[in-house]
Amino acid sequence: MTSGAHAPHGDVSAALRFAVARFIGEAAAHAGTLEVRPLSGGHIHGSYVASAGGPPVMLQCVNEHVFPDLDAVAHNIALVTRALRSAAERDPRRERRRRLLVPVASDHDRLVERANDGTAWRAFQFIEDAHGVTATTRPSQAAEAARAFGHFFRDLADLDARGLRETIPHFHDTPRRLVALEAAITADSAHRAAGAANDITFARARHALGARLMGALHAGRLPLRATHNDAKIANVLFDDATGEALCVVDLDTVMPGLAAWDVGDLVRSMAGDRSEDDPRPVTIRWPLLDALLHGWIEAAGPALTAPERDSLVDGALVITFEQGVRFLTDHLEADRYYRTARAGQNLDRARAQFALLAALEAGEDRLRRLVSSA
Ligand code: GN1
Ligand code: MG
Repeated sequence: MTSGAHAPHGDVSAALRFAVARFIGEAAAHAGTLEVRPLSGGHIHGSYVASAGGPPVMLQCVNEHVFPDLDAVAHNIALVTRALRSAAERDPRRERRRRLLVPVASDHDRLVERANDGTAWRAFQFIEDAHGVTATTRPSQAAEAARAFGHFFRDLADLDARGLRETIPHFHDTPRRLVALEAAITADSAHRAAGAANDITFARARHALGARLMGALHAGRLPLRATHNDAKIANVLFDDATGEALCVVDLDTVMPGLAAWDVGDLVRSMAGDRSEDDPRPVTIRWPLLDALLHGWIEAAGPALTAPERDSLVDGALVITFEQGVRFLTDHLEADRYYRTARAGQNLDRARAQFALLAALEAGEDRLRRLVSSA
């Protein structure tokens, strides 16, 4: 993981010292050997690595604006990490160390502790000698990331997803996202609808696409799974020495869902040759996409049903579409959800997703052949 300056223990804030005391021990919080450093990379929570001679622990100050229901998040993480651990234990060939995210309970046996300043804290065993990757151009690395998510699917296939709670309700309900878009167009509170007329037309022409996955779910054709819901390479840890994917991280959005949502997000985030806010015409990186789909399907194994496998291409189309709709809605609503660094960035993000969708639609037959040959 990333490095930062080592803070001498006198510089540690009261809330962070409280977290050290609860999750590592009272003695550690005051030990001269206490070392704490911030971890960069995440945009949602504040993360630190702390140790006082013993094994390092990752401490996180949780963002309650994005995740107001911390009980639901902690419940899901406990359920999922337990299931991942027992899957690993059933497979004696697998080296387990550093391949599991392990939550650390506090000295009061709680997963979340609240400091005097009101901030909420949790902890995980820190995975050493590993790093994150924000983007890749290498098919082999894309396949490695996809395999990590395929293993996640396989290892959770026996978990009853109905036991999971919705940490962000209706997250991938695409028809509902389209209703929100229509409401934003009608309200036009920031007077931006006229400037996005072509984008709105593009979205309106695809209402039927938006309903594909939810329709199949409601018709009972696709099983409900435990899905990650933020499936991208940045949420995989890689071994420093071998470059191998170790495990999937960032379990806050794990919820009941469809396999196609996660595979769709992997395709959406890796298939194109442009960044997420670059609206110029995009080229699909077919060798990378091929490696990604083969990697995921192989790792997912026999738990993947035939209708689920057939739904993966729809996942790529629907999730790319949905992401464009979310960016467009946020643009029309004056950028309330996604942080922007410049005017028009959310509109550019929407256009980038719609450009990617158009390219995926043009290559749909090829995409279907890739999935059926995988
Ligand atoms: C958000 O912040 P980040 O990158 O983890 C969003 C995802 C989007 C992504 C698009 C909770 O994820 O759904 O795909 O932006 N997460 C949430 O960049 O809304
Ligand atoms: Mg995330």
